[in-house]
Amino acid sequence: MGKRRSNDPRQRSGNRNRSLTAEFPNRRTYAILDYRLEKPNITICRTRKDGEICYQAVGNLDSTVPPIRESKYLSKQQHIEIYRWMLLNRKMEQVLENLYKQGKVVGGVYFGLGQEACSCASAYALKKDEWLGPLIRNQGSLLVRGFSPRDIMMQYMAKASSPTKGRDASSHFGDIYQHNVVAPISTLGDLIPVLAGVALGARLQGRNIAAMTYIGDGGQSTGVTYEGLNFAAVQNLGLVLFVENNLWGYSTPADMQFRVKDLAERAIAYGIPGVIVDGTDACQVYDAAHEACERARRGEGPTLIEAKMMRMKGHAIHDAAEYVPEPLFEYWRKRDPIARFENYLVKVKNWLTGSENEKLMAEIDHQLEEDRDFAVASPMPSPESAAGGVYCEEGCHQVKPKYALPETKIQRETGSKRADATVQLK
Ligand SMILES: Cc1ncc(C[n+]2csc(CCOP(=O)(O)OP(=O)(O)O)c2C)c(N)n1
Ligand SMILES: [Mg+2]
Repeated sequence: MGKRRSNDPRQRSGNRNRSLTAEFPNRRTYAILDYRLEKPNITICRTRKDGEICYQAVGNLDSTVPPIRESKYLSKQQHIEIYRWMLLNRKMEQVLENLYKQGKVVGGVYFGLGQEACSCASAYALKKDEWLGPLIRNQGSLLVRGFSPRDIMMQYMAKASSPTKGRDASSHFGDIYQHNVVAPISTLGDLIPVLAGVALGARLQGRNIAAMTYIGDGGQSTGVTYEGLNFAAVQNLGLVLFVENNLWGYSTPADMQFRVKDLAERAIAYGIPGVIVDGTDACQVYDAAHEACERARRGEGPTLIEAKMMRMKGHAIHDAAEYVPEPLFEYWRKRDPIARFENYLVKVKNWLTGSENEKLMAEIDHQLEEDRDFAVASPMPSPESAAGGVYCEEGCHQVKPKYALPETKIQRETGSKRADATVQLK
């Protein structure tokens, strides 16, 4: 006689849950490359204290700080260059914070404190003629791509000579002519299809390039993230997507944002490689970015890299981040990307002497003082200029193909295919 099915729905669903657990044990059936030397085991739980909702960090908060992972690709000189960009990134943000507190910044300021390794070492992997689409915390990436601190300071102060000529007082600026930087788009996720389009445009001009952009742990939930990445995947476009998992999206902890263990797992659903790095380790960030860029240049398609780290300040300068449990800050303060990289270069590798390190810092301080004074002294836009630059006048600017004439145009004009065309549409 067969087993009788229970009529009690609770019992039935209980059985179903048990069998689900048995069928899907805690293991992966696919591989995600994981460069980390430490896998933090901390959960952020929502609880109540004195009737108020608050968050608590639960898990191993005392684990030993991991060493920096040896890079497979970076030379000694490149290590030092990346370290310099990271220092410039952090110190420039400190200047911006002071300018804000002095009432000189017109809008808000967003910081990438604790994320400097991710911003700088990722952008460092791009070639000069490749493309970047940064987000608000990627000031370091902008520096690496060639924006000067004075450009960025003037931008926040809405000065006439700023990249947007005073029309935007925040991070919405780029430069499609010299730096190949697409301006950040506030609607989170929208940069992803745009950068996929940049890679597609380059391919139509006969080149496979890397086009890098970022999305946060919060922003990756948007529909356009899926659409953009899926399009890049099916077209084999050279998109390099950094998912910056800094554990918070505004005041929502990552644990309340998604159920997957690692956001890199999402790559499986797109059919592309997924990689996890410690976002506070510049060597890991660079190596993963370099491999993804090389893959892009070979025309093999996009890569998703999840960089795990912590947003060490509030969402923006107006947010004191009081909702973040202090032990979590303490845990990540010990993993400061700059202090660890400095220790690696000065004490582990002996690639920088103490005095060389001090000299480097003094040079950065000097550069920032000069840039700050220049930016503060530079004029605001004149009221009459407000209507300028809103509409294109005929011939006011031309957007030329960056790499070559599009394949189709060459064929139409010459009746033949380009001899050196190595790149084909799928
Ligand atoms: C589509 C969309 N939804 C909401 C917002 C408002 N918003 C701006 S920043 C932000 C939090 C983003 O968090 P995350 O993606 O984790 O990036 P982080 O700020 O941590 O770098 C939100 C919700 C937006 N800009 N775009
Ligand atoms: Mg976040």
